[in-house]
Amino acid sequence: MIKGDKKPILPRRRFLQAAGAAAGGLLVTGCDALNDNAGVRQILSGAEKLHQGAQRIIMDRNALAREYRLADMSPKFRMNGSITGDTDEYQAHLAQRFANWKLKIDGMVARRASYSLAQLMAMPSREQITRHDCVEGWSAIGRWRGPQLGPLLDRSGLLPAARYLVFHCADRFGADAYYESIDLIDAFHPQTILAWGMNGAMLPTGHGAPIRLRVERQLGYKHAKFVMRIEATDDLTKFGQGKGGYWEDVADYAWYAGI
Ligand SMILES: Nc1nc2c(c(=O)[nH]1)N[C@H]1C(S)=C(S)[C@@H](COP(=O)(O)O)O[C@H]1N2
Ligand SMILES: [Mo]
Repeated sequence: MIKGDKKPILPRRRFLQAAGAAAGGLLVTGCDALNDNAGVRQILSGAEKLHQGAQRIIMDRNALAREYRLADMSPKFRMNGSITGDTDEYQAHLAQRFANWKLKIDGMVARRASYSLAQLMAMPSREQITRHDCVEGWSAIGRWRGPQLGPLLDRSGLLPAARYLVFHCADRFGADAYYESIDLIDAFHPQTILAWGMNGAMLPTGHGAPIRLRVERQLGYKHAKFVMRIEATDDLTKFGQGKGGYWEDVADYAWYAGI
């Protein structure tokens, strides 16, 4: 504040506190009076239940997936779906062991970014032993390591209108590229990582090298392998056939596959 300015009678924050207290006081008085009426009381408690329900859904989305101990790990973790990227670009990177590969982050961001595998590996990483559940009816416990996605998105600055992230992969089923998408709750979930490591070694090609998404609160098909590019968007209908992912498009799998 410039010297000599007149100070407001109440600083803004204190004014808001005072206003809040007054409104709260009014509300309490109003509710007390209304609660005398049994019908109204019922409606009020119903509304509260609804509110708790909404709260629980939000809480659940942020809860952690179970993490296991080393001793719980599956002796064998099978590979499923594509076991390599098949674009020429991917094959060239694979031949060079991804020395010149870069992950792109673009779309609705303030700052586009690209990161080499070495840069991703030098970032603080999270290691988690989790159970992968495939919709086809098999599960396996594996150990994943990589940077959390949230801080990477913060670096790029998601635009306020961004609502989803689309993961563009390097493998195709016929003419269709594999892709997947998640919302921002999962994007910023602490267990959502870009895994470059698996079971204490570099992520094997068949499991999605150089990086694959781990989005631990969802089924296996959401865990995009061979990720080349992450695009922030406000509209999933612009991608593929518009349902947010390859399997969602071709086999009507649920877009939100929460477990
Ligand atoms: N790019 C890409 N990602 C993919 C797939 C795929 O075919 N291509 N298959 C999905 C399915 S259905 C599962 S169960 C897991 C399998 O991962 P895994 O090979 O590490 O077991 O990857 C998912 N991510
Ligand atoms: Mo799967």
